[in-house]
Amino acid sequence: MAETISRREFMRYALVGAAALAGGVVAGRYLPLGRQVIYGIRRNLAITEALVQMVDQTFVYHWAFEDLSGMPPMPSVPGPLIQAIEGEEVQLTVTNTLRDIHGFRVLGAPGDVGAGISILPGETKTIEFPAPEGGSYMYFDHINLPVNRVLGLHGPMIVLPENGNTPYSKPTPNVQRLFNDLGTTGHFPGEPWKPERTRIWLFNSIDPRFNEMAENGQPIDAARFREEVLPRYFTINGESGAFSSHNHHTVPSGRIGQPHLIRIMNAGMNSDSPHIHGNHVYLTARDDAAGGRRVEENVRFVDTFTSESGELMDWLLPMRRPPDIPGDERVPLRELIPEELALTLGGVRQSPLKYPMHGHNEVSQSAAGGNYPQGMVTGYEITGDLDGVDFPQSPASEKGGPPEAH
Ligand SMILES: [Cu+2]
Repeated sequence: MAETISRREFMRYALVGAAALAGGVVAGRYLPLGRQVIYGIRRNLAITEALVQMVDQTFVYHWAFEDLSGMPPMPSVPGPLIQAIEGEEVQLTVTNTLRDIHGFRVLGAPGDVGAGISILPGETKTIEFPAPEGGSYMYFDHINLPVNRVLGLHGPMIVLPENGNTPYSKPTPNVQRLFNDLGTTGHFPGEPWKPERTRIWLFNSIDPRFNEMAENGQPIDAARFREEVLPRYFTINGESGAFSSHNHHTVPSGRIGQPHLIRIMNAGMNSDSPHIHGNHVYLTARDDAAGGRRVEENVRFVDTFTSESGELMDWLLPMRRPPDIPGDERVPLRELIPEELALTLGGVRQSPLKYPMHGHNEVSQSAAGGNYPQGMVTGYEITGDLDGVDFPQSPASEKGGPPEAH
């Protein structure tokens, strides 16, 4: 026996161990779900491997970025959020711990980083670049595109502009006008947008047959992958269904008049048309899969918009009072519909008000043969009125009990 156990052997051990333990102590490199933490501009990353639990409790092999400066260091899918201010020197040290060549590219960033770099097995490369103009970015392994990206090597990057009240360094006149109007006009009573009112919805699609090939060290032909990929799982920030619908890192939450920016990034293979209820959104920026980026000239007001594989788009969710709630708009909802807000239906509290976002590409709403509850679905919640008072919380139902019979 060799005196060291290879990373792969170690991981296999963990897989067997977990199956045998069935709910006991889980050793090894399993990923917690929905981990998304704000990270700074100097990070040590590794390209590694991990077993990621799906919504049906199956563990699926992934390639993953690992934040070596994390506490504790742990791989994550998506990779850690890199957040910077325009012009700041971003410094990323990336070590490839796998046995094949991997890469690193920031979609939309200029220069070498935009073109991507290759990292040999065991090699460490340092990438330094000034944070590009304010906007949403995705970093990923661009080798054997789109295979390595879809198999887990992707993550979000947010760059905030140095100045201004928008997420962009160069807002178009109409986007500037939209952000100027938030909280200052009769149409948008409430507050301006604040950078902390931001959510990332990073989509991915997973066909475990190909993940298994990667686990077994079989080469994956990109053309064959494009043709034969048949995703079984659809995720937002690594989660599906009930998990993505209840994770506060994913779900925008605020009172009426507290607009949120949603940065949508599609790392997966399928195009999708995320559709949101209760509010329409403003499409403020779009980036194509080739890295061409633009802040929108004409700000569309939509309840759904198509996100293609590898593309990014920003939505401004105004958090207006949902126009489908009838009644005098001057009366706060807590006074207008107090009985409704106090209801608990089927064990679900009706306050705060929750509205779904689901994909209009029907396949994305299934996962592992399920329907809506397991697919690429999330939502947002409205917690209170425009005057800054939260809705009363409806009483909790019997803990975890079945819904009342009607
Ligand atoms: Cu709908």
